Formats: sequence, structure tokens, C-alpha cells
Amino acid sequence: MSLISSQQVAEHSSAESCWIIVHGKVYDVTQFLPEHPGGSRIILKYAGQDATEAYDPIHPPDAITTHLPKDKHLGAVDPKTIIKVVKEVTAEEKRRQELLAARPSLDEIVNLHDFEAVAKAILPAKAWAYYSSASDDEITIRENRAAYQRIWFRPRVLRDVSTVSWATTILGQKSSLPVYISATALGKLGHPDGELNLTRAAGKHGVIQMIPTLASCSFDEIVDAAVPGQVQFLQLYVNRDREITKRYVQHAEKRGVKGLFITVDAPQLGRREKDMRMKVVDEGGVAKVQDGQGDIKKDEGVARAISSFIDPSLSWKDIPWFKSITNMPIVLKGVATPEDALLAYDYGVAGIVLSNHGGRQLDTARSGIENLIEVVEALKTRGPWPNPRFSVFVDGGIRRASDVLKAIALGASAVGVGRAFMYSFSAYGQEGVEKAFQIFREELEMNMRLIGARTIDELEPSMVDASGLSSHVGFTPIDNLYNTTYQPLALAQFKTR
Ligand code: 173
Repeated sequence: MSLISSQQVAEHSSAESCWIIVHGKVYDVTQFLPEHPGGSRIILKYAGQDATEAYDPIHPPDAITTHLPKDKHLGAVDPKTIIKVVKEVTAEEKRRQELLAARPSLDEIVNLHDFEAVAKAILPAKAWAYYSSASDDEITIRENRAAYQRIWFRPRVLRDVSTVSWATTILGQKSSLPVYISATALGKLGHPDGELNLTRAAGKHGVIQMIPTLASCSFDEIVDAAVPGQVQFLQLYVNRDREITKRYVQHAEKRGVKGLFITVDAPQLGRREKDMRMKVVDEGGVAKVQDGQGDIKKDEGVARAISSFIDPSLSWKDIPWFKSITNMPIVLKGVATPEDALLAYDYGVAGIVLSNHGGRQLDTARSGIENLIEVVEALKTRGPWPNPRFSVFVDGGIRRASDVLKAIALGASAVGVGRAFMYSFSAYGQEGVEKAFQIFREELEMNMRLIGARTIDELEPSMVDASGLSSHVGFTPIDNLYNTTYQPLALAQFKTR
């Protein structure tokens, strides 16, 4: 195929004829403009130009090649004709680079909140807004932390805790920690290697990673980066087109994925106002969200723009179908009541994640840890507890090994951690994630000794006092570390003149 000059590409710079360059290849996206989930405006901004830099963080590398018909793949751009544009470094970027160079060394990082503080300082404002934001008034995201502080330990003593072990199994798979890496979207907003930071660190330390449907890296890149025997799960957003979902799930199973976590708490994405105010979808852009919801306006944030494929009609009726297309254990991620926990059990899935999606969906939804108590009571009506055929996981707000141990004592099989690991790699890449694992290990060792539990199996409900958990009024100690990075919501701003 002959090469295309960048001057030729530049001639197609309008909605009538729109060519763009991504990773050195030229694409005719004219007909695709109205279908782009993020709206046409953002593409038109790069019409006739190289769009790679804007494309990369929010699309897996193969998104354009798989979605665009072959006849719109025009060929490679002639490298000799590329005019290197020296981009002006913005004041924000300059400041970011300076902060990056002045980061605390990893030795100075002693807890997971440290990663959050570094990430907040060094991330581009849009990335921080996307990662840190939660829905509406952000009551639930803060409750996720506060709930753990309403649980107190009842430690046992004189139990010979010379050796303690926190190794466990998760859905029958070995895990060096009672913690798995939960799915979080768009890893390249935080670090050029995106989710691969997690894969590599997890492979080295025997931690299980849940691969997100909306990763910045492609599914295969993430699986290819795993070491032999490394366990990975898959988080699934269910497509309106079930054939696409079926192919995706069966491909994952073929590639060795060991568990399928279907997200059930996001038929529509929550309104994350910090993200919305960033206008990531670009000035004037109009994106189609779910049918019947109408068009979303320019300022609804990056997550909503790329989530139009998610099927809001997903229902319990679909569960037998999922069981028919895969032998992977199926876990429903985002259950929040004992009623639904029992339905999940009766539909024969392998488990549930008690989650409120990191406070990003229904605001003032209760915390996963609070729901755990009622859910365990309900599940006891279905047989002996713990039940070997049904796992209950919890995520949301976990920053300390003590949080992990409280959840397990109350009946969780393991817990998911999303943001904290994302902040670790945003701040320090793979090494940051490895350090986060080390912090968990050190905290687990100390806390297990102090509680008097030598193994994960020895953790039991009598080791915690959760009597205040469901009381939503009353004293919670001020969480200074969390509050230092927590950015209060702001209201609409007047124009500066
Ligand atoms: O919480 C999220 O941001 C999320 O799950 C998501 C969903 C769709 C697109 C991007 C992110």
C-alpha cells in the first residue's frame, strides 16, 4: 500500500471529509462521526491531524481498527512528511513535571493515603477529577471510609502469634493477599503503562487482578503481560449486543481468565460532578448515551461518554444465559441488599461483591461493609455458613489492613481495592503497586498478631464490635489522612475577567 503524506491528510479536516492519524495509520472517520460514543466534536478537533495523544488514554489500541470498516483504513502515513510540532508546555504541565521530579521517594511512603496525596499532586487535573470523583454529593464515597471506623476490634491475646499467614484462596485460586485488585477504567490517564503496572506487580507478588472491560490497554495486552500461572479475573460491562459480550467472555475464558465479575450496579453511570466540571468531552461536544436518555451535554464527563454500549435492560433473566456461555465462576459485582444476595444465591452464581462502585453510582447508598452483616444473616438461611459454594466480597474505601480484617471477620472471603492501587501506579508505576502490596503485608502481619488471628480462617465475628455500624449518627473520629486528599465539591464558578 502506498504511503499517505501528512499534507494529504490535512486536506480532510472537516465534517464533510474527516481523516485522522492514530499510531501512524490514516483513517477516514467521516461516516463514523455521528456514531462516536464521545461525540463528533472531539474527533473534529483533530480532523486532518494526528489524534494519537488524545486517543490513547481513553481507547484500547485496537478500538479504532475493530470498530471502523476495513475500507476506511486508508494506510500508513509517510513518516518523511510528518512535521514535528513542538508543543508548547502549558503552565499546568510544567508544574506537574516539577512536582513529579520532587515526589517523595518510595521509602517515604508509609501508607496508602500517601499514594493518594502524591497522585493528587502529580496527575493532570482531568485525570484526578475522573479518578477521584464520585456521584452527587459524594456522601457514599466518604461513608465507605467512615463505616470502617464505626467497627472496633475485640482482640484475643496469648495465642502464640509467632507466625501469621494472610495467604488465602479467592474463588478457589491462590492469592498471597486477602485482597484483589478491583477493576478501574482508563489506567493510561494516570500512567503511560496503564493497567500493565498492575498486571506486572500482581504477577510478581501472587495477587489477583480483575481486568476491567474499559481498560486503556487491550484485554490481550493485559493477559499477555501476565506470568505463567498468574490468576486474572474479568470485570464485565454487558453490551446491548449480546453476541459481542459472548465473544468477549468466551475469549477471556480461552485465554485463561478464572472468574467473571458482572457489574450490576451501573445500568446508567452516576453523575460525577468533579468529572463533569472538567468538560473532558470537550467544549460543545454532544455524546449519545443510552437510548431513551437523550443526548448528554458536553460536560457529562469522560466515563459517561464511553459507556453508551452498556445495556440497561440487563436483568436476572440473563443469568442463566451467562451460565450457559461460560464455565468461569460468575460473581455479581454491585449487590447491595440481602434480598438481592439471596436472589444471586438462588440463581446459582458463585458469589457477589457488596459494592457501591466506589461511591460513583447511587449516592447515599450504604457501604458494602454495612451490607455485609445483613447479607451474611440472610445467607445463613440457605445453609451452613461459611458456604463453600458462595463467596461474598466487599469493596469500597479500603485503605488499611485493619479494614480488610474487619471485612473478613464479618464474613467476606476477600476484599477488592481499586482506587488505592490506581493511585499507586499513577504516582510510581509498577513499583508503587509493589510498595502498596508491601504496606498491606506489613499492616496485615502486625494487625493479625494484635488481634490474635494466625490465619485468615481464624478471623471470626467475635473479634469485632460492629454494633455501631448501622448507626448513621454519632461519633466517628476525624479521618485526617483521608481528609487531606479529599477535595471538597465546588459549585459553579463565575468567569474570571
Ligand atoms: O466508575 C466508572 O467510572 C466506570 O465504571 C466506568 C464506566 C464506563 C466508562 C468508564 C468508566
